[in-house]
Amino acid sequence: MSSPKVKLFYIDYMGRAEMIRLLFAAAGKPFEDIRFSLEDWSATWKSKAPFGTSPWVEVDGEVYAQSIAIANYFAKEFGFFGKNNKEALHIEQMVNLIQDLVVKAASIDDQYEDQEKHVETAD
Ligand SMILES: N[C@@H](CCC(=O)N[C@@H](CS)C(=O)NCC(=O)O)C(=O)O
Repeated sequence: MSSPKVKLFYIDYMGRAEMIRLLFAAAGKPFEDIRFSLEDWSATWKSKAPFGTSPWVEVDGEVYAQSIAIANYFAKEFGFFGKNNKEALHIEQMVNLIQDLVVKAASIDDQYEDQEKHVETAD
């Protein structure tokens, strides 16, 4: 059976798409890596995104969003999701833990940016 035609849409940085890109690289599978600037995201792409957020993928013309769901799907397709449910549980446990850290890191980053703005305004 031929590989599905996959397009991945995301802003031009690693962020939530990198895990998906790495899965394709590890499996040696082709995909189209469609990247856009933040300016183009707001102007053009946000309205096309399934839930108004990126990343999302198009698989043989059908559209799916949510980075972890996408990554889990391709990990299963490529044989990277463990040999049994116990191994899959270990994998999902780590993926969810990393996701918790990503969310925390993003919130700390936002707080830091707010503080920087506050200091700049005070100068
Ligand atoms: N739970 C979603 C979160 C998606 C998300 O918040 N993406 C951010 C970029 S990392 C986004 O699209 N932000 C721009 C916006 O909401 O306008 C996922 O994992 O895909």
